[in-house]
Amino acid sequence: MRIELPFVDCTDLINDRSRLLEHSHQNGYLFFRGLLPVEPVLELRRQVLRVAEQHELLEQGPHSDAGIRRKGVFICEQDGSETFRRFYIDVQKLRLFHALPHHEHIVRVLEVLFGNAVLIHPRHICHVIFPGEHQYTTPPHQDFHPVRGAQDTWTVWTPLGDCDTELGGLAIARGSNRRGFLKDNDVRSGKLIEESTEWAWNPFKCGDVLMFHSLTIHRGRDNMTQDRIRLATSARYQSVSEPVDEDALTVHLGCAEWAEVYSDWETDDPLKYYWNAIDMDVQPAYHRRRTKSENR
Ligand SMILES: O=C(O)CCC(=O)C(=O)O
Repeated sequence: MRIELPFVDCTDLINDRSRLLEHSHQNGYLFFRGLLPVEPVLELRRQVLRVAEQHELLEQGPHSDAGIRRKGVFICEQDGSETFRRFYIDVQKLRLFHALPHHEHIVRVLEVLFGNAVLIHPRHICHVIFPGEHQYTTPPHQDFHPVRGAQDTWTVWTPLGDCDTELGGLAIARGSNRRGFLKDNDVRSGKLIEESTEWAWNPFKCGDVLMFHSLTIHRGRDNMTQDRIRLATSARYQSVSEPVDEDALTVHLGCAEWAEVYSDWETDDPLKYYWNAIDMDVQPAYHRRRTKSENR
């Protein structure tokens, strides 16, 4: 039987670094009810759904904000389809998708946690989880495997809208950060997931934010609805003084170049290439280095 327990709301710890550190070390996550104001999160939800509508992924009707998928349609990041790729590039082009992770309420928590200025990776992920086809539900994993750079990197997962029991959301293996960096295949296959794992999870309200360490094992929960699409974003944060992997500065999935992402933005938008003005230790991309040496 799976052990499930709700997240502890860490709102009271925001200004207390030692308690924030203690909770994050013990549990591997920080959860904040209503950290973000609802309106910008809902606005991003509307914008992503508008893109979905343009790509004919949504049911026609007056309630496009409900995110009802068009009958029979299923796409996901792993399916390698042209439909997903074209849709995803248009999501990446939304300015608000890149601006929301810079919200001062998020950055403030991470500044306190790191005790230093924060580097926000520009490579953001939009999780677009259609109902059904549960073989594609994100398996347990540690983000350090894909992200590399500094182990003390944190992911911020933000549901775009309410996320009830049926929609699923994200679950955290409480305290799994303390197990160190594990073999990715064995985490994903479940081999290294202990029977006694306590999975922290609860329904999310729009504005709630979940943060977790790069070594914390987490997994997606199945979207059990008939027809509703689950939307969420992930962004990564680290101290500016720690090394960052070159790939973290690219567009997610390599689906586009930044010039294409920025093509509809104002010419002098300060969010464009903001990381170029930051003095940081950029390491050659770990995964590209590995592929090269494997091909030798
Ligand atoms: O939103 C999801 O379903 C999965 C998210 C996830 O695994 C991640 O943020 O690393």
